[in-house]
Amino acid sequence: MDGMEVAVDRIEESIQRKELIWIHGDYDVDGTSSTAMVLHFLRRIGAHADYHIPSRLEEGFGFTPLSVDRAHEAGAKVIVTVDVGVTASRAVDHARERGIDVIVCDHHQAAEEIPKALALLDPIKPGCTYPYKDLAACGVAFKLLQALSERQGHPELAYEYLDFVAIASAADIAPLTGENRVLSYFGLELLNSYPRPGFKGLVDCAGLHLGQLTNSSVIFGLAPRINAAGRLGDPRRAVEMMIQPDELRAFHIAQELEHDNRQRRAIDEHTFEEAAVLAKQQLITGSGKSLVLHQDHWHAGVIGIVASRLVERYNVPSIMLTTIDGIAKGSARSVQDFDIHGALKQCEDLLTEFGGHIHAAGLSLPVENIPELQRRFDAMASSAITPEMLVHEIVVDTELQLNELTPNFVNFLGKFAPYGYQNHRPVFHTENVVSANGVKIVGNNHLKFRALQKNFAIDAIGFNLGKKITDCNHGRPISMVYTLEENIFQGNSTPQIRIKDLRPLS
Ligand SMILES: [Mn+2]
Repeated sequence: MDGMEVAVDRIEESIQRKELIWIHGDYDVDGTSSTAMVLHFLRRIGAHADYHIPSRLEEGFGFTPLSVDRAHEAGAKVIVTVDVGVTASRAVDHARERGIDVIVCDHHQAAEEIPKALALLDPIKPGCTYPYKDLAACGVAFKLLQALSERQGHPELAYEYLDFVAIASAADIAPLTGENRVLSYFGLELLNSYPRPGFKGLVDCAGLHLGQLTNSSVIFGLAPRINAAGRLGDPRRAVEMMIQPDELRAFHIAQELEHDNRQRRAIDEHTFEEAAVLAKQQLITGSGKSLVLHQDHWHAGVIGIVASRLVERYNVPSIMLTTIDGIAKGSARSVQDFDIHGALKQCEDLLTEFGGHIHAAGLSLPVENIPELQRRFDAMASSAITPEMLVHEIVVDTELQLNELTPNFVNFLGKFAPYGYQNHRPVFHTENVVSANGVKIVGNNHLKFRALQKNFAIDAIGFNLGKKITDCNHGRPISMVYTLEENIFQGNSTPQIRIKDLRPLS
């Protein structure tokens, strides 16, 4: 990875000189995990290291000249940024003027101007020949750990930190392909068998079970709780929890995050209800293919989540904005195939700041520019988004007969895990299935029945498919698309079908 030699040399030098290394992270899961991981590792190999995570509510996003001043006051000679930095030319220049060397570990797109950092580790920066381009920031930081441990003659030392990489990659929705899949596989294994106290506390609070944690338990169980730290309060609590060696103390922080997460959910729910009312109006007055919503009082900690929920509900690219210190700040979330970062780039003249990926971005702009942003964004969305893009699509991997679901097959299928973004669970399609002995509605509108085809029966569950009960009850033959999962009940694991959709055979 371009810049790695220089980065390792400089860190080794600062260990010898007993200089303070200052880690500057971001407040999301990728940012806090990277910070905790690098901090713990550097201290372990004898570095004098400290860190800062700017608070979402008070300091805002990114690596800024203010962040540099803070490090400078603490006496830092080297700053390592994680999950931020690749667009922070101003802050990097500011650090140079103060005699501080900056090592950037980032995975975001570089802006036009590449920061003149001492080392800039980012596999997607122009000119970096590192073959795998989809690492989370924690994956990039892990490469730095790997290089340092190799240099120190203990290459295996870095592997003890793969739990951080698995958690960050899951939470950041990094593709589970190539190198990420390997890192996540071993990271999840580590998390399941030797969890550090903070993660163990979090697993307990979330009601999850060690030994059964998957990529999706991280996304839906651990990540929201880690994120809650930064959404409602001081994000440094997440880092403190992750590096805390004492089990009881770690558990107390985990409980605090659990509490914040519950509060966050309530705010989230309320904000979504308000946003949905505005959304309905805007979808009628505009092209119906985009949303740009703004309210001064919305909580900055939840607008990203609400934007994602708007995308889920209305299936259009959505921007949610609030006002902080007189400036509109917000989050943009996209639908498949619509490049939201590219769209914002075309509105650059209206924006104060923006950054992100194809699917998700952050932005800020003067409040008076919002109507124009809404107009232009809607024009772009309405020309780029075709009716087909708005149809929810399920890609089927293969046709299957139910009697092909042998234990051997199920076992073999497990080897494709961990599943996640770009490595989804295989989706199967089977025709001519009937319900064996009645269809039940369980829990919150879920369908449950025993699926039968030619003497072979297996348990099936369809989440939120309650409305389709008349399509499949009374033994009506159906066609269904589904994935296969393990149902773990009282310690026993049995395969079960998870129906994604079904329809009656005509
Ligand atoms: Mn990230």
